Amino acid sequence: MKNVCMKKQSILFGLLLCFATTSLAQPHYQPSEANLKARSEFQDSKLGVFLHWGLYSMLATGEWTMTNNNLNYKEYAKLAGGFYPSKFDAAKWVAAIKASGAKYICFTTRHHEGFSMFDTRYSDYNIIKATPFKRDIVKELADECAKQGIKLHFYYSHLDWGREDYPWGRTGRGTGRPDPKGNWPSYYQFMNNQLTELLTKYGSVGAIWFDGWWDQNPDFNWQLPAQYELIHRLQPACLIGNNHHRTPFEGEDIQIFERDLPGENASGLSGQDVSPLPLETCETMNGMWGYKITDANYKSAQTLIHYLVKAAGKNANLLMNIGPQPDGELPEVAVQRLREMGAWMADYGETIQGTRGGMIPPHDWGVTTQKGDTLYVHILNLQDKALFLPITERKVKKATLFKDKSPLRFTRSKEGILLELKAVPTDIDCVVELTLG
Ligand code: FHN
Repeated sequence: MKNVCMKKQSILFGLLLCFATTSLAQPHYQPSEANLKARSEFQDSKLGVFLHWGLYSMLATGEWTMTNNNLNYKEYAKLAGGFYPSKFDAAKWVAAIKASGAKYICFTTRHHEGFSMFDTRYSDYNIIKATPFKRDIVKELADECAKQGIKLHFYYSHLDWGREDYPWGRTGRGTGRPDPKGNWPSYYQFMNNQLTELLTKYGSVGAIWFDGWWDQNPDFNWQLPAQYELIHRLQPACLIGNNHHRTPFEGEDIQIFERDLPGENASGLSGQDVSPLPLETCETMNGMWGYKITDANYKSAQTLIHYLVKAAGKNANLLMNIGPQPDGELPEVAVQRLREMGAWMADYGETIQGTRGGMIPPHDWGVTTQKGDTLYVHILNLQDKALFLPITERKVKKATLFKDKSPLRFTRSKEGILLELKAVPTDIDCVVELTLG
């Protein structure tokens, strides 16, 4: 009997020890109150604008030109000497973006080319020291965002095609950097130094948006936990997202998708499981992220609005990209699209912003969003005057057409309700508002 007891005790002790060491080895990230609040505000905001701007805009062939054309890193760096975006006006950019209804801007502080668009002590290859422009673009943007009341997120590339200490990855092998091994400790320290600058010199940062993890083998140790801990220590509310095309890692606050809505994988970069974290999907307005002079393939306002609405129906934000020109202006068509989206948002923004994905999952006809007892039915594609909605768990008390608040008839059955529209919908998004009991 005594033996059995002792055996049980030692098993219990073993289990406790095992639990203690695992939890010591992998402390779980506990987001702060401020971070949880920021997540919820992020989800409310639904629309953000992505800006890909760097030296590459001068070559006007997109942000991958350096590696696509195997441009030598020392030659490429000479572009900085000619970077003088004379028409750059942060106030104008922010106003144009705000007019779209967007609630945040995500700016490329340093893209894969390795050039820092901000004043940094840790590399002379930056906007102040290496260009005749000598103005801290990130600072001007940050000040203007604070002034105009819109959040600012920082894109930060994990990979670097121009630094000798960045260990060679899958891309950027033809840029002439001498040593494939690089010097990881030096590069890691450099990134953390820059992140510290970004999080201490530019006011409150909505998010750090990492990109480039995919450049190395999956077993490469990026030392993310310590980096994430640094960010959350400097600004607990700052959201961390990493465009690694995987389900989120420990310490991340949002899940990012690229060119696909959550759960879809037409572009080949998604298909990963959808996590319970706030979701964001990024997409280009034309075809390229960075400015490309020949890319006039802008999506129509209707396509962009449909994408935004579909994202909202999947409980995700849309981060819509623009590639600013080398002269510092946003392309005219992009500004026009921002205006068109803004006009739609002025009327329909409340059916998107502040909502979550609705109780009816997306269908071919459209999606639903929900705020409390209000369910917004977004009809995007219906060649009929009747729409069946499978709502069984809640009672539908009232149905109205959102745009003019006119009542709509509907009939109830055990399977749901049959909504009667007055005509086959032709609006970009015919929104029906249901009041649930
Ligand atoms: O390589 C980048 C690309 O240039 C761009 O920044 C996009 C935006 O999501 N992300 C990367 C590819 O996954």
